[in-house]
Amino acid sequence: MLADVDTAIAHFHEHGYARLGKIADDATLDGLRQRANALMLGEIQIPGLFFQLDSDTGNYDDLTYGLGYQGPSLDYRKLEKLERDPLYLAWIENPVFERIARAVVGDAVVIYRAIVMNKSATGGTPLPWHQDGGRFWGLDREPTLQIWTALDDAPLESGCVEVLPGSHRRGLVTPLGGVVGANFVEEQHANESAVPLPASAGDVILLHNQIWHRSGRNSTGRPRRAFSVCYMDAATRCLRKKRAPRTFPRVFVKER
Ligand SMILES: O=C(O)CCC(=O)C(=O)O
Repeated sequence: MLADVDTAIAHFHEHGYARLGKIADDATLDGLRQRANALMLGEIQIPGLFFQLDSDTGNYDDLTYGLGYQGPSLDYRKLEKLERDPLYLAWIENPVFERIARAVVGDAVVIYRAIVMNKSATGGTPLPWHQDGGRFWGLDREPTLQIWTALDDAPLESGCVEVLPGSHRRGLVTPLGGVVGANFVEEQHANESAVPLPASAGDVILLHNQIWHRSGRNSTGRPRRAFSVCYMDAATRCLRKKRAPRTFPRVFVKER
């Protein structure tokens, strides 16, 4: 059931997250799941898609970067730039997300990223406490809105998202952003205060970029796929200097 959107947005601002209830219907979910698998298996190829294979060990520190597509496998941890896929783009631009994005971000909206986070049937990798922003993201302002859709059921034992409610209000832990250091985790008693957000397939959750969030390993023997999109103000600029600055795809534009 779709929760009241304005109430959800108020909860998001206050607590850093909000549940919207089930928004994706079964046909949409089926399409997105099948498409994720077809992309991982190389049955469909889309130029410029980003892939990250999971580590063999299930340790976050053993993940490799920059290797891209490494052949057919359902053990990819992350697929990115999914706005290039028409099915995913249609979901990114669904009217409920448009209403939320315009309310939180403003009238002109771009996306920083659109990713499938997959914890495969073989377990996947735990994602430590982190914040999505800071110098690591290289932007001239901090984005705030991520919209996360469960493509599969995501109970606690599948490695559902966990949050530290209200932590976004303290801002970035370090200017760099990303993984939250063990000393800060201890100081805030984050492990003891973690709130798991188990979800059913089709459920949607708003996540503030700066809320501390994490997810564990998947012990269900079934894939736990989720789709996460970061929406931001179209005026946001990429600050990177080593390569040409990124430009960000505009969404919710009526005439394409
Ligand atoms: O799906 C997950 O396990 C984590 C998602 C996440 O970190 C995000 O959407 O920013």
